[in-house]
Amino acid sequence: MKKSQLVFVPVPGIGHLVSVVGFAKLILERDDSFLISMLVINNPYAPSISNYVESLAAIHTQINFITIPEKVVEAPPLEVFVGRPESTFTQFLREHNPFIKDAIVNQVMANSPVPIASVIVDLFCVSFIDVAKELGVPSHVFFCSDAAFYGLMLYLSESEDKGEPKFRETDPHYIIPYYANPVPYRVLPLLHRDTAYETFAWLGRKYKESNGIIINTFSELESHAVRALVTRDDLPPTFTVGPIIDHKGKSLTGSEAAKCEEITKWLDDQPEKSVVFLCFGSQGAMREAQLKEIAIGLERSGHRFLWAVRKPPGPGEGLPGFYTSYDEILPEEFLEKTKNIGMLCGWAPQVQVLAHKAVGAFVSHCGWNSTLEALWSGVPIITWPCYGEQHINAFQLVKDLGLAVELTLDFRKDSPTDFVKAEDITKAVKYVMEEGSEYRNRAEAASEMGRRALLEGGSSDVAFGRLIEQWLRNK
Ligand code: UPG
Repeated sequence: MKKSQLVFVPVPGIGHLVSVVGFAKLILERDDSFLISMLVINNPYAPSISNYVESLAAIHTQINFITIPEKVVEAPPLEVFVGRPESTFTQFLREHNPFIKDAIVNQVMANSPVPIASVIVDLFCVSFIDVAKELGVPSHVFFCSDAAFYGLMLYLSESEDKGEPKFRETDPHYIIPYYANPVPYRVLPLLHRDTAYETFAWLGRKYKESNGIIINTFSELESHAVRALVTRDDLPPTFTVGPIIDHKGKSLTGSEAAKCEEITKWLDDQPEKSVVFLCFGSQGAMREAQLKEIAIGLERSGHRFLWAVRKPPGPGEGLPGFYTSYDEILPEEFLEKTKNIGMLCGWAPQVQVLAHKAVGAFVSHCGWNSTLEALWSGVPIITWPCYGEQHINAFQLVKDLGLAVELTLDFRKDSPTDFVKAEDITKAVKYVMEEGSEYRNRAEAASEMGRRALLEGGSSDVAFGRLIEQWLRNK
């Protein structure tokens, strides 16, 4: 018998949907009192996301996926979005408030008399907290990035409220209570970009209007940040319920599925911990000159590799694509010379790859899902952040947690001058593969802690229990 409803509003992007859907699935597995609806807004800059959502809806039939009609809100052109993504997308989402309200009233409430225990919004979808208020129902934020980054958003909003000057490139390092080490400007999200600072500060302010913050992390991993958050009595309660990992990954068909099978077979033939895996998230494309440089760096390292290579978006396209052949873009003879030690792919079955015993290191953009997936499998990370909050994630992993080796902390994908040299790639790969046992040991310890956090009585299990109690009280 269903006693309560939860309504999720995620950001329509793979890196956001993957953990929110995983979380919804965990709720259903844990307690059958809940009915769950997922309101999906279209993504004008990445229309192909709708295929991903359709595949999620086909797998997770217990979740009621409701699509908000396309073009109810006019999206600014791609060039505007590319120039100032944070504010453009947040504003686009905000303009959906009446449509989200309409969907909740007419498609969720009208179809079931069961009360709504919470509207659970993505970290960028906080304008829908106002919709929940209008409807007289509680709201929670589902934070699909880490606890320290949530703290940074609070810090920004509070510093703006106090009238403190904005961060500047010339400033010394910042003491931010959610990071154990002083934070340099170069790893902060692009705060100098027009309106990004105000957008982050606004988000940080809105979080406090919710009834709780659910974070995909575990308290043992980010103990410093979590302590700094939970010792404050002016914040909504924090629930650290991770690591939430989608062990199945994207559902693949046709040639993509065949390629994944080929990857697994190839990994099966490689010695234990001998392969370095490179993957830069769901949107990780590099310029061709950089791809060539990675190829040179990898070849010189002499190590086996599996490399997920994506093609930068063409004119008018929001998302990276896939190459049909690598001959034209990689150095001459690279493919021939590395054919016995390397494999290239477009989309990698990342969770399975990281869990494979042949994988010994992960060159990653440090998106939060990738980070948790690597730690889940005890694989040490080599940092190559590209955009968003990835730089400060990488900083936390390298400096505060000692779980990753720095290749770069401040490479910006869109900067025409940022470039990582082959020699640095070779050095980082050789270091982790040949001498990085302390990093592997620490990653394995983090894996152990993360798995324990989810077991009955573990920190995330207990937080999850408190959250469910709060929801059932709210109904
Ligand atoms: N993935 C694959 N195969 C690929 C590429 C990606 O399975 O070839 C999966 C990966 O396993 C992960 C997800 O796609 O589950 C990617 O998520 P994430 O590592 O978080 O990266 P992004 O897709 O870049 O995620 C966005 C932001 C990132 C942020 C994250 C969560 O770019 O900075 O941390 O969302 O908020």
